[in-house]
Amino acid sequence: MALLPILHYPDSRLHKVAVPVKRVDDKIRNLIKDMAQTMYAAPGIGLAATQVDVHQRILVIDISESRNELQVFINPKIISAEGESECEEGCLSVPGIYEKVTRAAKVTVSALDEHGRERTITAEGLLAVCLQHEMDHLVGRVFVEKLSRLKQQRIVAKLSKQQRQAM
Ligand code: GNR
Ligand code: NI
Repeated sequence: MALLPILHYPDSRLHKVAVPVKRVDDKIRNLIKDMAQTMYAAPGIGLAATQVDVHQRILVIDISESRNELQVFINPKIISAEGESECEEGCLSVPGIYEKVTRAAKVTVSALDEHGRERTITAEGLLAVCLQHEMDHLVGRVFVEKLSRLKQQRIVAKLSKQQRQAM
C-alpha cells in the first residue's frame, strides 16, 4: 500500500478527462487500495483518481463516522438527477477553502464495484453531494469553477500565499 500525492488547484492536470476502466483487475484493485489509504490519511470523505494524477474513471467514498464503509465506483454514470440543494463543500485539491455549491439533491448512479459487478444506488444528502463532486473531478472540473470569477481569483491568491508561507 502507498500514500499517493494529491494534486493541488490550479494544477492543469486536474483538468484532464478520465477514460473508462476497461477491465477491473488486480492492478485496478491495488490502485483503489492506495486511493482509499490516501483518502483516509488526508482525511477526506472522497477521492477521485484524477486527484492522484491517474486519469481513469475511478472514485472512492466513505461518508461514515466510523470510517470503515468504503464505497468504490468505477465508470460511474448518473442515470437520473432531481431537485436542488446547497451544501458547503471542501476539496483535498483546494486545501482550506470551503464554499457553498448548488447541486442536484438526489442522484441515481450506476457503476462497477472493485469486483467488476455493476450496481445502482440512489443517493441523497452528503453522499449525493460527494458523488457529484467526485464525478466532476473525473471530467476535469474542480468545485471552485462553479463559483464566480472573483471568488476563483481570491481562492487562487489565497492558495498561492499559503504555498509561499509553507516554503
Ligand atoms: O473530503 C471532502 N469533503 C467534502 C465536503 C463537502 C463536499 C465534498 C467533499 S469531497 C472532499 C474530498 C475531495 O476533495 N474529493 O474530491
Ligand atoms: Ni475534491
